[in-house]
Amino acid sequence: MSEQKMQMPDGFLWGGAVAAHQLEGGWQEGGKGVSIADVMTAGDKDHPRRVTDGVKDGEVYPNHWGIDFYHRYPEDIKLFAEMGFKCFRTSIAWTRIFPKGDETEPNEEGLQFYDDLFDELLKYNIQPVITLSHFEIPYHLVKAYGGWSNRKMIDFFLNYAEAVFKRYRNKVKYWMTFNEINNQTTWDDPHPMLQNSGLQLGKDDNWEEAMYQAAHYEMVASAKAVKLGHEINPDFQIGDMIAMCPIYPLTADPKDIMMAERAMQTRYYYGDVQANGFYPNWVPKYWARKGFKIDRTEQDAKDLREGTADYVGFSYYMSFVTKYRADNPDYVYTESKDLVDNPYTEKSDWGWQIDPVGLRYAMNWMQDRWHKPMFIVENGFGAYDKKEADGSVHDDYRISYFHDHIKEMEKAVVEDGVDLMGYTPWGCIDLISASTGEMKKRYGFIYVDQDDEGHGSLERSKKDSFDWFKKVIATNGEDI
Ligand code: BGP
Repeated sequence: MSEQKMQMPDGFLWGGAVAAHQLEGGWQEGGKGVSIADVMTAGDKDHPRRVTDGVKDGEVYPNHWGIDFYHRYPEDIKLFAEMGFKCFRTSIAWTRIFPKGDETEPNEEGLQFYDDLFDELLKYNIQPVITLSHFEIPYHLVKAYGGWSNRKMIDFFLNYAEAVFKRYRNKVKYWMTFNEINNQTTWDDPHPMLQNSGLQLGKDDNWEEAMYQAAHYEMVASAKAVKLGHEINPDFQIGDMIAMCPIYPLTADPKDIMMAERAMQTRYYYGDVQANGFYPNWVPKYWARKGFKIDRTEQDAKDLREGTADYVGFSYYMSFVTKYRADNPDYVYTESKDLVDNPYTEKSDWGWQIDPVGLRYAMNWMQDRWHKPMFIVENGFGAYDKKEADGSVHDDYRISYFHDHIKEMEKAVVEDGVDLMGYTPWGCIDLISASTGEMKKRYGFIYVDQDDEGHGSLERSKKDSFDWFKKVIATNGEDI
C-alpha cells in the first residue's frame, strides 16, 4: 500500500527515553542514597511489585542493577549517536544529588556523574532532556516525612531543583518536573505506582483525599520549579509530563459518553492545572461534595498561575474504554472498576491495547485544551524478544508498532497543525520495567543480555528496529 510521505519540521527532536532508576544500577555508588525504587521488589504481570520497609535479605530488587548504565554509558551513547539521536531523555536520580533528600548541601560525586554524562551526550550533539522526578524519591523522605502527604516536600524538591538547574544551566535546556504526574495519583487502591508519591496511609485514611492532596503539593512544587528555572536561565524549556491514555465510551449511550468525559477529567485535570494554571471547576466541587479537606493557599494559586509549563510532555502507549455502571450514578471514575476491553483493538502480551489512531486523537485533544507545544517523551512496545545465535533480534512487531504510531503522529503535525517538539521512544535500550520489574518486557532498539534475576553478559546488540529507526531519523520521518 502506498502512503503519503511526510516529514517533521526542521529541528525536530528525534531521540530515545529512559529513567535513571530503570537503567543506571550502581545504587550504592558515588554516595547515592536509597530511593523508593531501590526498595521495590521484582514482580511480573500477575504479581505486583511491593515496596518493602528498607532493603530486606532474600528479596530481589531489579533496580539495584538496572543495565549497569552507570558504568557503561559511553558505549550506549555511542550507539544512540549511531542511530542519529538529536536528544536523549533521562532523569537525574534525586538520591545521587541529595542522598536522603533533606540535606542542605548536594553530593558532589553525584553532580559530577551527570556532568560527565551530559558532556558525553553533547560530544555527539545530543541534547539532554531531563526529568527531575521519575518515580524515585529518596526513601528517607518517605519514612521521615510521609512523602508527598507533607507540604515540606515542596521545599526539599525545590532545593534539589535549584542545585541541578544551577549546575547544568549551560548543559541542559529541556527539563520536565514530574514523570507521569497523573499516574502517581489516579489509582484508586494501593498499587506500586502510587508509592511514587511515597504515601504511607493508615486504614482510616481516605485514599482518594490523600491522592488529591499529594497531587496538589506536587503541582505547586512543579510550578515553583518552573519559575525558579526561568530565573536561573530564561532559555530553559520546562515541561510537565502526563501519562496520556485517552478514554473512550464503549457505546453511544449518553451515560457512557458522560462516564468517559468524567474519566478524562479525572485522569487529566493535572494537565489542566499545569498548562492552564488553575483547577477546572469540577475539582473543588467534587472535594466539597465528598467532604475532602485539601490544604491549599492563596499563594499556591498564585504559584500555579505563574508557573505554567512551557510545554506538555506526555507518554502514549495505549487507550482505554469505559462504560457506565448502574451502581455508579455519580460517574465517579476508578481505574480498577471502570475500564473494559476495546472490541476494535489488539493487545500486547501485557494486555496494553494497541491504538495508533488514539495518538492522533489525543494530540488534537491536548492541543485544543492546553494550547502548548507538545513533546512525545514516551511511546513504545513492550514485548518478548528472541536473540538469535548470531546476536540478531528480528523485532518486526516493534517496527510495525512504531511505523503505525509515527504515521499518526505525522498526520497530527502535518495535517492537523499540532505543534510538536520531538519524539523519544521509551526504553530505546532494554531496561527494567517500571510496572513489573521485569527485564523480559523489552522496549529497546538495542538488546541487553540480561534476565529477570540480573544474570547475563550485559552485552549490547542491535535489533532490526535499530537500523529501521536510524533511517526514520535520517529522513526526518519521511522514510518509515
Ligand atoms: C511509563 C513510565 C516509564 C516506563 C513505561 C513503560 O509509565 O514512565 O518509567 O517504564 O511506562 O512501562 P513498563 O516499564 O511498566 O512497561
